[in-house]
Amino acid sequence: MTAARVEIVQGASPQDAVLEFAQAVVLGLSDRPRWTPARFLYDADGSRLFDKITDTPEYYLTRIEADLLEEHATAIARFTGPRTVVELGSGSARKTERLLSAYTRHYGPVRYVPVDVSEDALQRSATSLTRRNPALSIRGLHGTYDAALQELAPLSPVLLLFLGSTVGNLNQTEALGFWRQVSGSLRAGDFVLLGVDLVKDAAVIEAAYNDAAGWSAAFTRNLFARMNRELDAGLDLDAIQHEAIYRPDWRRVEIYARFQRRQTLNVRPLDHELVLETGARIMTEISRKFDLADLGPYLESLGFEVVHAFTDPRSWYALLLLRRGRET
Ligand code: AVJ
Repeated sequence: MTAARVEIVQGASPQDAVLEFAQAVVLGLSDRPRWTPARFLYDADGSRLFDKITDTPEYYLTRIEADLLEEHATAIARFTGPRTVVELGSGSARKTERLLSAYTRHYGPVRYVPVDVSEDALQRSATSLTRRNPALSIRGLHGTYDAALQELAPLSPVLLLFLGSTVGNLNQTEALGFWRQVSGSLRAGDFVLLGVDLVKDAAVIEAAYNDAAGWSAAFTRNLFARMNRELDAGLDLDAIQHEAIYRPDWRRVEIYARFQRRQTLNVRPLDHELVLETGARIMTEISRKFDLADLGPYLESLGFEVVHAFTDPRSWYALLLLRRGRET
């Protein structure tokens, strides 16, 4: 009998977590353009809302990735051999299940280490996964990628999953730091399975971030509901409009919350007040889109060998199997 267990990597107390959120809000909203780190979108409600986005007809990313995983799970498991599977930003881990069952089918018991900033999502996914596949032994890590990556070395041989094009949330500077950190935490011969959304027609991309049912807007608005809940911010959520624009020159979607009325944002834990004028915009996340012709050489230059690139017939999305080389 394997029990799902959630371990706190960072050891951050709930009070520390609120303080961290408060500091990030003050820092980002005092900057121009105003911004907030994307990870704060994923509290328990945010993680649930994100799952709703993935079910919309417009959000093609998750469906294509799930199909690619389904189609190539066996080949991936055979190619890498037995591994501890670590997943950054596991969320509900719905699509990971297919890959994990390929591993347990081939190799018997498999250790799975999901990492997420939502403890609720970790708890729910670990419970449902172990129930459906008793050959999984799960140790969830609640925390940021930084903290989790420091735990990687003793888990080798590892397959590190970074799916959903979550890497697209990182700007160029953050991505470079991230890949250096990943490379430093893995051993030669470890694998990474990376999911990336590819450059395509702007209308297709914009629709995915502006679904007709309004889940994308609800997801953006939840960040401010979280500010109300945790920071006692006192915001009128009805005054917040969701804006998602694809900028082809930057190959990225920029997502903003626009304030249609002047608001005062209280950051109670820091005893601080911020004014948002009518029309003020806060960038809540970016979602970069990738070109395989550029991404391959980029990753190779950082010490990752691209051993396979799986794509769908329209080349809308790619799954890259990378191997960490001898030296970086
Ligand atoms: C989870 C970061 C991959 O960028 O497509 C989707 C987040 N935000 N719709 C993405 C998101 C609004 C998503 N990632």
